[in-house]
Amino acid sequence: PVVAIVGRPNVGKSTIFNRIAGARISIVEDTPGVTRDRIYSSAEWLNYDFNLIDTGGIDIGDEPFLAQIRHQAEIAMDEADVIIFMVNGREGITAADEEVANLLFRSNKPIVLAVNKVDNFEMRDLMYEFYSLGFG
Ligand SMILES: Nc1nc2c(ncn2[C@@H]2O[C@H](COP(=O)(O)OP(=O)(O)OP(=O)(O)O)[C@@H](O)[C@H]2O)c(=O)[nH]1
Ligand SMILES: [Mg+2]
Repeated sequence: PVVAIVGRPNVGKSTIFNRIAGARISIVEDTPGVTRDRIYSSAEWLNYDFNLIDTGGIDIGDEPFLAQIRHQAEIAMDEADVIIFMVNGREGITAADEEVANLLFRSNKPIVLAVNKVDNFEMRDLMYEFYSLGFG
């Protein structure tokens, strides 16, 4: 099975991709737009073998560059059996998150919403506003 990680730029997609893949394959940087196409790896978790795809962050805007990145993410969503939708708990819901949510609603794939950057127990409550995106 294929698992794709999608979300707006800089939420931590490549970080968790590398962590699950067990190697530094994808570039991690505190700058939006670092991953530009799709990165593939085989992975194993709790004795399940699967393929993992990291994608460039999807952003709104009509520059050709952003459209290219969005296109790459759409290919990954097509290929995926399940999609991890990653958001940044510290920043709350942004317009770009809503844009990604709209794309994902149309994909008819199982979606797992992942609220990232909740680094300690005190920050747990940040997750609740994301229920309003409609993915549980
Ligand atoms: N505090 C905190 N920082 C994180 C976490 N995960 C990732 N980061 C940081 O967030 C920044 C962006 O991480 P990336 O993994 O490059 O993000 P991305 O979603 O792949 O970004 P694009 O490829 O630009 O779309 C880096 O500085 C990471 O170290 C986390 O759980 N907590
Ligand atoms: Mg990346």
